[in-house]
Amino acid sequence: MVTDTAALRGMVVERDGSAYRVATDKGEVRAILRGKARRDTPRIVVGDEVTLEPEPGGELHGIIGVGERRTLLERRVPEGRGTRPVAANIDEVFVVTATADPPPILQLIDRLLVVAEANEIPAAVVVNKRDLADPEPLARRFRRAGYTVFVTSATSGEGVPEFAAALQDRIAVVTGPSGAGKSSLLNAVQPGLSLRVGAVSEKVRRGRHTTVGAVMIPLERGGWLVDTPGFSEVGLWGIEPRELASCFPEMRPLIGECRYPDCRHVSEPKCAIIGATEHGDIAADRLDSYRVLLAELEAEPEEWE
Ligand SMILES: Nc1nc2c(ncn2[C@@H]2O[C@H](COP(=O)(O)OP(=O)(O)O)[C@@H](O)[C@H]2O)c(=O)[nH]1
Ligand SMILES: [Mg+2]
Ligand SMILES: [Zn+2]
Repeated sequence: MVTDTAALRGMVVERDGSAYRVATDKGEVRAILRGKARRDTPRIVVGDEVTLEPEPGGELHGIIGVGERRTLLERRVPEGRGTRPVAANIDEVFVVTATADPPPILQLIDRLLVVAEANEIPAAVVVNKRDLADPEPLARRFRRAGYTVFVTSATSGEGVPEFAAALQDRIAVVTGPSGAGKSSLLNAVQPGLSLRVGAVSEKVRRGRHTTVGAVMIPLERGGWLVDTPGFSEVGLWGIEPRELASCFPEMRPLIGECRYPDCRHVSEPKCAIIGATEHGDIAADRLDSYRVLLAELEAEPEEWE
């Protein structure tokens, strides 16, 4: 009898006890880390591309290798030190806000964008409920900051095809405040599609332990949605205060132009970022968000710095 021993490749879609669910060309399998890989492999997360060794007659495949990660979403460990990987290879984070009902909370949206930037994951904004209020002021604010903006109405369907196209064949996270219309939008993209988590409450939940792991949800037209609590824990992932300005794309090119190399862009003289704000090149409410987040980071305990 010939046994097919060719290495099988797949993507981890969920942790399942001590094993992982792995999607492969030949369907879904369960796999565990074995032998040498167990010692040499970093903590495996959803989105990881793994090489499997089929075990003839066995129920569990062995994971013998993990591909290099294109991106890595990490979250801080509650009351611990350092970070914990949440999901690998996310292509884009979509931050959804409504034009109204609930009113957009700019600082919350900016916070989510900063989390994406800090993890070096591209981010885009979805301005939903365009049927309720003029979406342009909000859309313009984020475009000016350098983000791609999708303007949608899950109710009328306007803008949904463009949003659906942006999800196709990619690995995406959809996040944003509760009530913004995430579930409605995802349902408009694919009926029945829903996330267990992903809602972000206005209240900042810090240091709260969550046992819910990330799960990859397949899209019928190709691609995956990462259903992850990583983004609803809106802590700032151990960003150093001095790195914060680089998480605002429109501020990035000005870093280094300030008079003082250690400028915090708060009240320092000859600050290029404050100057750009006074000239209208940077939105004043983006600088407000920067300062709120900076104060939060500077108040964090030493071990996060
Ligand atoms: N008018 C209008 N209502 C919407 C739109 N999208 C969602 N909603 C409504 O807003 C409420 C919250 O939507 P939901 O999808 O549950 O938001 P989520 O908390 O972000 O998942 C629901 O009552 C939806 O019917 C939209 O584009 N326009
Ligand atoms: Mg929802
Ligand atoms: Zn400055």
